Amino acid sequence: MVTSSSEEGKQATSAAVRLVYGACPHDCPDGCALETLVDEQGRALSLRGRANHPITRGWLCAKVNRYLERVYHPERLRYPQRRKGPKGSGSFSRISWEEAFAEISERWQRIITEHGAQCILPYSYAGTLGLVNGAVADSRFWNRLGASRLKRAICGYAAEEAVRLTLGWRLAPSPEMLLQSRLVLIWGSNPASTAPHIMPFLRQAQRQGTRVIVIDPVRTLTARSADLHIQPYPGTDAALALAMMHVIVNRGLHNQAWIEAHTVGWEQLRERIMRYPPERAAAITGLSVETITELAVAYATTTPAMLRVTDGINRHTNGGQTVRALLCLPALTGQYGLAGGGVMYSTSDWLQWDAEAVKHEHDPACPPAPRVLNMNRLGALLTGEADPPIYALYVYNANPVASAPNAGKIVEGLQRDDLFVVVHDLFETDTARYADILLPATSQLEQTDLHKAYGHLALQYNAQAIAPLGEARSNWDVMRGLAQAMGFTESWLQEDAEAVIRGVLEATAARSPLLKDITLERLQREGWVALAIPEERRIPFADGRFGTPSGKVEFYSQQAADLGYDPLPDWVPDVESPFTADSNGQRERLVLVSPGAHHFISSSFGNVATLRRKEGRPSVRLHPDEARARGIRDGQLVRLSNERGSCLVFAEVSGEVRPGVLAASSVWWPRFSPDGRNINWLTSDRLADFNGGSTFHSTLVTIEPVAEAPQSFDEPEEAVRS
Ligand SMILES: Nc1nc2c(c(=O)[nH]1)N[C@H]1C(S)=C(S)[C@@H](COP(=O)(O)OP(=O)(O)OC[C@H]3O[C@@H](n4cnc5c(=O)[nH]c(N)nc54)[C@H](O)[C@@H]3O)O[C@H]1N2
Ligand SMILES: Nc1nc2c(c(=O)[nH]1)N[C@H]1C(S)=C(S)[C@@H](COP(=O)(O)OP(=O)(O)OC[C@H]3O[C@@H](n4cnc5c(=O)[nH]c(N)nc54)[C@H](O)[C@@H]3O)O[C@H]1N2
Ligand code: SF4
Ligand SMILES: [Mo]
Repeated sequence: MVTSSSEEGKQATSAAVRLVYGACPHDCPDGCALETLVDEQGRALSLRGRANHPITRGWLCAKVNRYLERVYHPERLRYPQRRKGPKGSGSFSRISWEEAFAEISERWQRIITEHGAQCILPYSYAGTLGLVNGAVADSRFWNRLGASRLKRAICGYAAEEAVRLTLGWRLAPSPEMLLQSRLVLIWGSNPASTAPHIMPFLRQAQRQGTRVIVIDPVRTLTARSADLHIQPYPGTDAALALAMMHVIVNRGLHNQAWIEAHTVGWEQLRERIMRYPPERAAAITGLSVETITELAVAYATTTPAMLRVTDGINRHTNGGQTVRALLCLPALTGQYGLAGGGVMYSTSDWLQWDAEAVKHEHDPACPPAPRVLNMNRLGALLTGEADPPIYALYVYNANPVASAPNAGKIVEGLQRDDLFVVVHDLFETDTARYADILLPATSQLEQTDLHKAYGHLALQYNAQAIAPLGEARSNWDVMRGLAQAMGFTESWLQEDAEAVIRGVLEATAARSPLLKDITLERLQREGWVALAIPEERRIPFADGRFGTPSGKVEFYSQQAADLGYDPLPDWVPDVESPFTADSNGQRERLVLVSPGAHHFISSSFGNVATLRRKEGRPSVRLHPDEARARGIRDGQLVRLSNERGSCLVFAEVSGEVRPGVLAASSVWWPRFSPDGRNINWLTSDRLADFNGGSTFHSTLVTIEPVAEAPQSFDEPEEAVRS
């Protein structure tokens, strides 16, 4: 017997095979709705995408199709453990949860007494995007503790700031809207890998005659199926966008009436634009004047035109201004507010959870907010930048040794004898190896949560489908235990997941009509529920209102000026680029971009052997001209190095990247890499121009063949056990 829905499932006899509704927890805009078949022994038999979900439409990506291999992976952590060997040795012995809580709270109490709670730093990102095990776990307990706040800037902070300054709100349309676009300009975004569920809409649009143009230095999976692929030099897109505007204005293709009605600072922007004739942009971007001109004319003369921008392009030292420049284009041509036109960045601001219900930040029990530390500086913070120092680090939902920039410095910091490290994860990641206390986390099938996607307009409820493996606990359940161990008595630190969800839904519904008729019970019954947005309101900015102080698109941003930024978008060279003096005084070095791998999500799934095999080997692609100049053969082991560190990867000589650029898929687990280090030993931990954003792609490296190299990379036996 198969029963539908989690609620009915719960009521079914124990002999029944149950179908449980869920939500993909991973950091991906698609926010898929799942259904898991669970047998009478409580074991998950299969997992698939919900057929009736408007975006999931019955299928899952290459990664989450393998989710059960992750859930039942033989190396899942099952018990709390305490370190017994030297830090980093990965040698642990089993302890009980009681012992773990007692030891953590005792160490923290001592640190608080001697140095203050701000010497404790929680470090997390988006291992799960759930309301309970993400947003609530990221705030409530830490606010009560008075720990240092974490600036979660590793991903899209510069771009988010650019959107806030220029448009005010992140209001992308749902992907179905692409069917109404006649041109889709995909700029520094690779949805075929990173948001695969928009691809069927893109394909269908193409069949209807929509033109798809991709702008990316790398011939990505998305670029391969585009009608046109343009490959600028990385970090030069602002110059390209400004030159497009130059062409548009010079030819009178801009929409003067729309600009007058809906924008601020047109005269100033126009002056800025005039500094970017296509000839200048050609020299900067490495594109021809013809390409730039054709692109500009195509964009300005096809309506509606959708610009897809995601976070890949913002990971540069000029990432914020780059995104600001891009966001001006649809305003220049009057595309905002059209069905199928405008910008598709993120849907996050359609509905914002009630912040106080989530965080309890202003509860009288919470000490005053202490300092805020930027996660992009973790290595530096652990090795001297933080004052007072960090004496305790608590890592969950994140794997910084694999995924954060300048990882060599992080490893150096994690070896400090006076640093107490707790890691909570499903696996013994490269970060977990440095833990003093290692805690086992539940997978999404073992926990309850609610998910709000950042790429569409529905909510997904995740009902617990199976019992936790071993003694694994969810993030929030661990924090409830820690709260007790610390002697905190507030009831909002003890609510279970359902109570948390109910409370946040009710508080948010009190001020947002988008939650009309959406209750916990309905979510449990139906699994996913569309936000209550009337059809005519589903086009972002259709009412001509923007969330900026002026209510218009702000070409000129006084808010930016007040923050010390250039109030107008501009191109400035990446700090590490051939345009700026190379610290070696050479032009030998190449720019390394390291976007997300097709078969991993950041570091997640990097330990699933089938997916690792599909992804190939840790490698870097380079143009045949660059390979020839350095005597590098295809398939050969090469050393990448710069002032931050080095790592060994395999060379893939390929016309798919433009000269001057190296492209690596990120991120491979260091332990599955030839010399135990990955690409992040090289990446920049500088902060972007806006909002402390990351600058992974503003990285110059030297590449050289390794003479005595093994010609094939055989993973250690241990690595393929799964
Ligand atoms: N399969 C898979 N899916 C993922 C992820 C993953 O790792 N793997 N990660 C998830 C996460 S955390 C995020 S934030 C999103 C990110 O989703 P995307 O924004 O699509 O991210 P990336 O693939 O990192 O970068 C997109 C493209 O930007 C290009 N790029 C880099 N620098 C420049 C530049 O200066 N100019 C131009 N024009 N292009 C540039 C890269 O070559 C890359 O192809 O994806 C999510 N989905
Ligand atoms: N070189 C390079 N590096 C990059 C990027 C790049 O473009 N280039 N992209 C960056 C970006 S955009 C991002 S977002 C970061 C993210 O990088 P990561 O921190 O690697 O993020 P994830 O892979 O999402 O998840 C991190 C960890 O959370 C764990 N986890 C999952 N669910 C749970 C849970 O419920 N509880 C607990 N306690 N743990 C859980 C996973 O097992 C995993 O080990 O990577 C960045 N790293
Ligand atoms: S990772 Fe993205 S595409 Fe894959 S199942 Fe999750 S939400 Fe869907
Ligand atoms: Mo990200």
